[in-house]
Amino acid sequence: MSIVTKSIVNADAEARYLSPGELDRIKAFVTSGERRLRVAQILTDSRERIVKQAGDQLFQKRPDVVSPGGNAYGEEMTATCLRDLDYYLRLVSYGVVSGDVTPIEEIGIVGVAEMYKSLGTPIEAVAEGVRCMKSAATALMSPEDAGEAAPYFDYVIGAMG
Ligand SMILES: CCC1=C(C)/C(=C/C2=NC(=C\c3[nH]c(/C=C4\NC(=O)[C@H](C)[C@H]4CC)c(C)c3CCC(=O)O)/C(CCC(=O)O)=C2C)NC1=O
Repeated sequence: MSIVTKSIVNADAEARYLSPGELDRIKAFVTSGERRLRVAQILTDSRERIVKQAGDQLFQKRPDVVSPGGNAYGEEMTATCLRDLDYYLRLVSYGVVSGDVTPIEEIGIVGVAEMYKSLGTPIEAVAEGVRCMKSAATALMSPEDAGEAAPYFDYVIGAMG
């Protein structure tokens, strides 16, 4: 839910007008709109490059995951691992656009620890992959844009930690 929808739901539940605080938060959301859309565009346009770079970096840091016995060993499993990174990059782009981590949480975080446990996937290595995507992605942005994107990557990393 965006901050606009959320504020309206809360205000209407009390049959009141939006409060000055709510209007301020909505103003900040609207004012940052252009920047958030620009960041989402960069993530979308550069997704292949970001995922590829992050994958290369991850497998250098964690060669065990792509070695025999590793969860991402073999062409098919490595591709599935990179697909998961792409999923999280896509979810980060949703967060950036909505200015809210809720879509990331609902689609990719609720139940994630249990899921990766049952798959035998080391979740801390997934978090490391997301950290590598953050570096690759923010390197393509102005410091201001990078500051807008970073909290959404950090949310995913923190939620997996
Ligand atoms: C958009 C929300 C969403 C997420 C997040 C998602 C994740 C997801 N990752 C999966 C598998 C997997 N995920 C990985 C990922 C990795 N293994 C490693 O060692 C690395 C650390 C890591 C890559 C960074 C691998 C290798 C598999 C296949 C495991 C297997 O089949 O044994 C599976 C099992 C089914 C499948 O293979 O597709 C799911 C559901 N699916 C979704 O719909």
